[in-house]
Amino acid sequence: MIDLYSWPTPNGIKVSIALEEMNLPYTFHPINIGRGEQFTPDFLEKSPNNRIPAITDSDTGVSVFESGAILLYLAEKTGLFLPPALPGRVEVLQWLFWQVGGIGPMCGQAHHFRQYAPEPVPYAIERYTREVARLYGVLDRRLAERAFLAGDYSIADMATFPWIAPFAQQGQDLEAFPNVARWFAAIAARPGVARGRSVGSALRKPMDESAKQVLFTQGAKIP
Ligand SMILES: N[C@@H](CCC(=O)N[C@@H](CS)C(=O)NCC(=O)O)C(=O)O
Repeated sequence: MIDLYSWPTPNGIKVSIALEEMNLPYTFHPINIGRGEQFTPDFLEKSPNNRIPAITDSDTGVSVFESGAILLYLAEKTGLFLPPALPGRVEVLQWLFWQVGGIGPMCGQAHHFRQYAPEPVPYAIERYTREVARLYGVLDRRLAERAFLAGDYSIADMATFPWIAPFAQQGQDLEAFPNVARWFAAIAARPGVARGRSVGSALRKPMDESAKQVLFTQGAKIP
């Protein structure tokens, strides 16, 4: 049985989508990151980076943080959505790493400067909106010749999809990226994806000033 410690953000939703798509039983434990629950000793033991998501698996005694590592763990546990051997396996992993090291963090910065920064910083808005557009271009070209990132639907698609869902907040228009639009619609129509996206969705509220204090003033010490 898996315990999921998460919150309905793109990085959290990746994992609830994967759990639903893999038909794994799990219990959702909300970690309200706007209220500082990512800093409790209990949560830090599972996720020393004070970020959601994290899982524990009572079948194996394993605890995992970092969404990409969690997706890899779940794919290995079930034998689903990740080919077991080369070359298919590395095809999926390179796009999974592209998501966690590339499009995810860049979209996160675009969200920050376009919506949450206390004052407008035109250079940062331009820089991250352009970089996100570049990455959407990469995705669109990749999807021009295949239905999904690595051919068959995989954990790389599950990782990337929740970061494309808020495309308007990143200053992007899916009409400019027709292959991304087609891929996005195909994934959104999957019942497991719909179930995964709904996990905790009622809990998420617009970010207030006290949540901004918790999220955007962190330093080296645990608050
Ligand atoms: N590289 C991490 C990033 C996770 C992450 O940034 N999570 C955010 C929510 S999307 C979070 O927990 N933020 C809490 C905080 O900033 O303290 C992963 O992929 O799991």
